[in-house]
Amino acid sequence: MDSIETVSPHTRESSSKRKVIAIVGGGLVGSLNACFFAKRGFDVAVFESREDIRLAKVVRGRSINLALSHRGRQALKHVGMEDKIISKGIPMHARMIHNTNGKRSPIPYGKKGQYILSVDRANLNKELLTAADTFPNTTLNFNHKLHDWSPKTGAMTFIGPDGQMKELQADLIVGCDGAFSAVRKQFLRQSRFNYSQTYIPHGYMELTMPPKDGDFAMEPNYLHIWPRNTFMMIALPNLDRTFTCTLFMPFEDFEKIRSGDEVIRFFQKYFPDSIPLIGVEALKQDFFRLPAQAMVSVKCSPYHLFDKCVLMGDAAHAVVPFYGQGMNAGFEDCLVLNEIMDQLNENIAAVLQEYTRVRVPDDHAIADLAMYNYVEMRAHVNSKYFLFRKYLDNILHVIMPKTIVPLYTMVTFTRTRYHEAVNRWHWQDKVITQSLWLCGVVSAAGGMYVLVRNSHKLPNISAEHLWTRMLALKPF
Ligand code: FAD
Ligand code: EGO
Repeated sequence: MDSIETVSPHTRESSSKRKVIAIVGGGLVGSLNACFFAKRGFDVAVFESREDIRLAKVVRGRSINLALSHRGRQALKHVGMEDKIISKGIPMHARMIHNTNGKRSPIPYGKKGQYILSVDRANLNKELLTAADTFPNTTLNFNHKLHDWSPKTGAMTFIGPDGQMKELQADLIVGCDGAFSAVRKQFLRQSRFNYSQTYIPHGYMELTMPPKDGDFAMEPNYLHIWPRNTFMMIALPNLDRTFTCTLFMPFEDFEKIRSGDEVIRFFQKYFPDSIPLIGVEALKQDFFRLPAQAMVSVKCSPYHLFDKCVLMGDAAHAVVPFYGQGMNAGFEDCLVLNEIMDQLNENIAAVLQEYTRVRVPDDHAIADLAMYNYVEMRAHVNSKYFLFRKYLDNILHVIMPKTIVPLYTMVTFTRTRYHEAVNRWHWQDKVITQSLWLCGVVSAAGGMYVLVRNSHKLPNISAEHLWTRMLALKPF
């Protein structure tokens, strides 16, 4: 190839002035990011390996719905998309904990206005693509799969719609191509690039709970959770009055369930109340429709390579889904980069360096928190413990609203930097433990004082006598 085409939605004359941003990946983060860059006036070209999901008949892919919370909403708000998305989201004001007897206990997320939203992934992606498409300085290129790129020249090679390779050039490459990022491959070849990837032993499977008599089969405005230590199930409501249930379980347990009857036996033991709601026959079929899906956690740093490239969203930090923050963190990435663009006057080299400096500690913190939740939940969170912990969280917050803010609240309902939320959580833990110690010491001292003050009234028994009496006591 002798000449490399510059990707620009404009004629060569105008594109020579404006910087060209290539966004690789038109998923949730890529399509939102396109709006952010387009709004700043850059020439934006999005390259997505799949076809246009707005035209596709069946949308295959991961998880049907997601929990959208404050960080994600703030990012959507910045590009004027918040209202449009929340109008099609279903508020979940509380978790609904299901125990093995089928008892349901609601436990609110926080104050009245504090709720998370169940949103449809495909719809969210479609809306964001359409929003990006309305900017005249943006082009969307579907069926373009990034094959490789050169950190030296910044040239990218794509496998185009016709299966032909084509080479394209941009001023900045933004890698939003998900957990198995092709953009990231070039980072792995650099010296001093840190990378870790961990697959957890659990897989997940999605099951649909149809409407009952035309209405939601369970209370719609809740995040339904069946905490059973290593087996966990959640259900989020959809606009069509179905619920999408997600079952999390070790792959080795998935492998043990081979027949429809074994599925029912398993559900009978752990999630009996869900059987009539999903339906025996549907459950038997749904379970074998797709194999269980894997979950991976990816951490890396830095996020940028010179002034040529930056990783964002899952490409930079895939997190396990046990905090409901993956997309929210990815959306916040876009917001943070945008804030830094303002601060540093769009000086790309400086912006990327600052972005890595600011964002790595926060994305690493949420990756750790999500993994911590996974470990904690699988080790000892059953329905009783879940309720106890969240009840305690809420009580302490009511008693000391300024001092104790539950970690889930800081992560989900504020834009407190993730790493600061973790620090604050450790600090609060210390305050709580020390208060408990203090309570103990004060009551022991008080008891002692009362004893001493009243010692003259006590019968005069020798220590030896007391000891014999004590030994004579039966513990039960
Ligand atoms: P992706 O959504 O993976 O998009 C990447 C895009 O890049 C895709 O469209 C892909 O086709 C394209 N692509 C890939 N390779 C190439 C290539 N070589 N060339 C061109 N294009 C390419 N997050 C939440 O906030 N709340 C939740 O409740 C939640 N629940 C989840 C439940 C499950 C079971 C899972 C697995 C995840 C969940 N997440 C949740 C996380 C969320 O799904 C991700 O964080 C989010 O999808 C990341 O968006 P992304 O755009 O970075 O990556
Ligand atoms: C003690 C009790 C320790 C995702 C409870 C930790 C996650 C964890 C996967 C929920 C909510 C959005 C989610 C809570 C805990 C989504 C979430 C939570 C799951 C599973 C999820 C909560 C999609 C953990 N938020 N959460 O506090 O309600 O607490 F159960 Cl398996």
